[in-house]
Amino acid sequence: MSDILERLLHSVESGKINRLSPFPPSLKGQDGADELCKQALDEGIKPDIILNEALIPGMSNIGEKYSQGRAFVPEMLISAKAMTAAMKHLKPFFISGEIKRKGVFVIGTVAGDLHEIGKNIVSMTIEGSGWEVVDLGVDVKADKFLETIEKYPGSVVGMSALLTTTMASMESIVKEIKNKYPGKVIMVGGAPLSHEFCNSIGADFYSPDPRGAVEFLKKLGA
Ligand code: B1M
Repeated sequence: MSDILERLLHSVESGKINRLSPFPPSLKGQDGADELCKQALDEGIKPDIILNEALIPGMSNIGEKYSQGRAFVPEMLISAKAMTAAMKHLKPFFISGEIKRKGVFVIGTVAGDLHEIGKNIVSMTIEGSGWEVVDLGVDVKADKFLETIEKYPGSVVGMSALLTTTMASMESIVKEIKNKYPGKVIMVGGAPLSHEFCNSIGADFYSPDPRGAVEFLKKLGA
């Protein structure tokens, strides 16, 4: 791996947001995720390589440390901030300049769940594939999904959940939507999910990653 990608991965893992951020003290005065991501792009490294080889592995490493009791919630949070600082440089590459949209995709992280990075990446990728994206943010309750569906009747709905506890919340939201709008197409994703879970809650499609989400939308014929 190139030196810059290694440094970027380390910045995300250790929560070094930018040059000015004082944390972690061992990297004081050095470039952080913000500057390094820009430099990687300037060096001609492709955005998907930066995302898949530095940013996502950096987040996985901090998650692993958390599972092992070697990192705590504040560290996960600061890593998420570092990743977000890097992602702002990648965003323009995910968003195409297409004016005519293929349809409306409504997305949110389900009620009780505050994880937004994966949802944001899926959202940007789908927007980049030509859809108008209505991003409801995190901790989205059934009412908010229903209200938005009413506003965009032809929309496809996407939901993200990162916690085993909020998979239950996803199930009840899917059921409420399907009760009111039986034909509504719902795609779900997030690290703890599976095809089996998707089928068991009556959602239409599970994708483990943004690419699968885009492929599914293509199959809808839009
Ligand atoms: Co949390 N957290 N967290 N956390 N966190 C996890 C998820 C965890 C696995 C860590 C661990 O134990 N190893 C664990 C969940 C365990 C479980 O339930 N099985 C966990 C926990 C326990 C918690 C808290 C409960 C901790 C606590 O307070 N005691 C708490 C819960 C808060 C809440 O939500 N109510 C909590 C809090 C947080 C922070 C706020 C500190 C922070 C989030 C900040 C933010 O998002 N702004 C955070 C973080 C950063 C993580 C980890 C480290 C990273 C998550 C992430 O961003 N991954 C995570 C550990 C890990 O994942 N290794 C962890 C990178 C992202 C690109 O991947 O989100 O999987 P992901 O998205 C992927 C795919 O899943 C897919 O595409 C994305 C891009 O490739 N995808 C979709 C996602 N959504 C999709 C939707 C689709 C299609 C594909 O269609 C609609």
